[in-house]
Amino acid sequence: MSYRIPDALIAKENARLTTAQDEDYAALGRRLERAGADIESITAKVAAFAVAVPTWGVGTGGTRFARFPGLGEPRGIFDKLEDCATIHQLTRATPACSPHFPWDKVDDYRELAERAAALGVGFDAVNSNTFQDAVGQKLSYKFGSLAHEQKAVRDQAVAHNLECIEIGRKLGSKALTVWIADGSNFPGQSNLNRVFDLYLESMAEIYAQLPNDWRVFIEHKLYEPAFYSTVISDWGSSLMAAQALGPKAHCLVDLGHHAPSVNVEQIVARLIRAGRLAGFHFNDSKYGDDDLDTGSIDPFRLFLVFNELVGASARGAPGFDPAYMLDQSHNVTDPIESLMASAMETQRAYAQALIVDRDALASAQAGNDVMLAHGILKAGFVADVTPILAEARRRNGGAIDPIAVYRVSNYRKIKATERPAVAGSSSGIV
Ligand code: RM4
Ligand code: MN
Ligand code: MN
Repeated sequence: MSYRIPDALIAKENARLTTAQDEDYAALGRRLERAGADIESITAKVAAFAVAVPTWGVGTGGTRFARFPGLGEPRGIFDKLEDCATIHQLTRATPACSPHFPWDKVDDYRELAERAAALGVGFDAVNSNTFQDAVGQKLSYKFGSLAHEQKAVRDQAVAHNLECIEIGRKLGSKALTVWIADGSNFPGQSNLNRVFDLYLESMAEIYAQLPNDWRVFIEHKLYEPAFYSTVISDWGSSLMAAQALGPKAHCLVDLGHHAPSVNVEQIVARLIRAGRLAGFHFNDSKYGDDDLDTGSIDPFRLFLVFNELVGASARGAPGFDPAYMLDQSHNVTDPIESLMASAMETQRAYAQALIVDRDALASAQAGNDVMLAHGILKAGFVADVTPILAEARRRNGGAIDPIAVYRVSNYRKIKATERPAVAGSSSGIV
């Protein structure tokens, strides 16, 4: 039996922090009460919040230059599930993982589903991969996949996506996320509109096979690996595609997939208005698709995104049902610590957005009182909601301080002996 952190260790560590947590939570409760907010309702919402962990995120990532793997890395999907389960055990915020194929391919999906259930982990959206050539694959994706000039390549990419749906059905997933790298590196290399039409044609074939209770998430990205044009480069192309395909197609926002300084929260607002917001791949960035830890660079932007989400939920925006996922590459940290911290950062932004007095904000906006409106919004962001997050975890059976418990447990060291390195492991993104 492989090592799992004993619940008794969580209880022991929690006991050490109980007095401080009680004091901090009570003090914050009084502070919020004076401002007209009820801490209990915020804590209940945070406790019910869930964000999925990407299976590819629990391995150490890398750059174009190098990957520096750590000890005890997952060697395959079964190890990855264990790490995902550990993240959830301590944070109680990540009940599902989002698998990627063919990276997570196995022979027996019933066995995989059973193992996940035994570990208390579910499956969120399945991700297809036509941005790499898989071992033994017949035709190459070097010049594209769903939007490739040659029909045989497009057919192969469509077939792969259909296979992902089939696997997802066996795992209890309800969505397929499609991100393609198709694009061009040189002006003139491809016809900008023709490739979009080819993409739509291929996606229509996938869409036609989508089970009734499934959705397809279209993920846009400005650039990389294509450096001149990308077929689904922005939310406009994504929305055009979703609207052409039908009501089960939605637009997924990966926070790192935009030009620097783009107003991402406004994109989120527009997609909500169109009833087409699929959800998120959370991460953070300074320059491009940096895949840094959520909330580590620009927590204000994350808060502003959650402000749109909380506003949409409060007014009952039609079709509003976003899926929350992390999508990061951990190059210099222990991926489990990063993913725990990132899940907690999404909860932090959510709790801060819940503090915003929406009625007061609306009347300040109506009265053109700029400073008041900005101050009301900012009041949410500057609030230290850490005691709310800890309380939500504690009530759900998690750790008051997940990273501290993880460190005392020696989980990684133990895994290093349980998981002798294997050649060609599928951990992380390089
Ligand atoms: C892409 C994109 C996709 C992810 C791959 C690994 O940049 O974010 O969501 O599946 O990276
Ligand atoms: Mn992504
Ligand atoms: Mn990305």
